[in-house]
Amino acid sequence: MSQTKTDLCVERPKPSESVQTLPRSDTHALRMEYVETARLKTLLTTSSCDFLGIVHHERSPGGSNGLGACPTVCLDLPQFSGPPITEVWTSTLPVTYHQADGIHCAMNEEVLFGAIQMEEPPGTRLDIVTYNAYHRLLAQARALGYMHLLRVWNYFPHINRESDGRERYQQFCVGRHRALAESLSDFPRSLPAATAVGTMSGPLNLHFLAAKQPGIHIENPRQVHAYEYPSFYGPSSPSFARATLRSSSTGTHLLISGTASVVGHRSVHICEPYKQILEIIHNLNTLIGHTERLHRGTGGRWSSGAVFKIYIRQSEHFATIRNIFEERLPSDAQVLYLQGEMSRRELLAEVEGLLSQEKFQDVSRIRLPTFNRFRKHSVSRHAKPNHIRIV
Ligand code: 3EB
Repeated sequence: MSQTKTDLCVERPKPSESVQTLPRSDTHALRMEYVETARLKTLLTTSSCDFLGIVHHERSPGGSNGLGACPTVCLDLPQFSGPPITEVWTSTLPVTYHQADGIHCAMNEEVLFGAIQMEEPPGTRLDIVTYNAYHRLLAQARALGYMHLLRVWNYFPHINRESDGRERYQQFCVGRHRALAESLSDFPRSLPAATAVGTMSGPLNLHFLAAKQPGIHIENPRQVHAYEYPSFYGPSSPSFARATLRSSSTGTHLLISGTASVVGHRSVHICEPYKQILEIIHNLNTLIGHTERLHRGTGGRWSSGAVFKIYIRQSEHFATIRNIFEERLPSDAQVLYLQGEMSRRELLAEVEGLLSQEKFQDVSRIRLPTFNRFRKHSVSRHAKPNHIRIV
């Protein structure tokens, strides 16, 4: 990475501040933040933003936390620590809502946020259910004028369980591959960024972002393209890009896929959570650096509001993984730790992220997002603003 001679301002917000950043007044077509679930109701009724989508990380949101027609996703992915957090997608551009064919959509003049849940009927294989879900969501997004799929989050229970002689993740990959190969023009180069994580319970639960303008498909030079994994991993390769870069008149986003301890196509550091999270950070830094080199306009100008989500397979690994990750976080990042299962049994953690550059941001907030791989000492959550030289 080229940032090793750069001052990195490591200003860590207190936990309570990190979830009270909404609303800000600047124009944006798309923003995601974590808010305390207890504050959600107030936020929904008082915010000057419109809402594109809401993601709860608990089995049931308890009824009152949705916003009428706004797509609301409930995932059974237990949160590891802190007050319950809800993920909120907002826009200052006017948002309209649409519901058809089981797909809930919210859209503004640039992007569409959609959600679909599909129960698995007994006797119907997951590849069939997945194919149908993708077929419907692609048809719906296109019918509404959002031709380009940017990012998909895929959740379903028992991801590593064998069923009908095949692991359920592999079945899922078969259905997704068939639907996307059939209907994306320029497949696989137009594949979206993605996450595929096993929940504790629930239906097949997909939510996604689509746009009127295409995003840029980004790959990771340390990793084999997922859509070119050898057939050893399953009959159909996983259909996703490592990230999608999207720019519009209101800003630029780097939507980073679930990133695991995978180098080339192999899982590395089996049974070693400490080394897996370090490898993930290496993968993230490489991906961000690669994006900045390819698209020079993005170099080092991400705003401070990076948002990460970490899925951890086993609760006993949480403390280790959190300690390492928090030591190396970019400044002002928000992070949410959830329990979920990865696509391969040996993977113990996965990290996804969203980096943003908003056109009208306050320049004093601009920081480099790069993870600090070299820092030796952790900065506590309550530390005063602190400048650290990385050498
Ligand atoms: C990997 O690199 C790890 O199937 O949509 C990460 C992100 C992974 C997305 C998916 C799978 C998916 O292969 C697993």
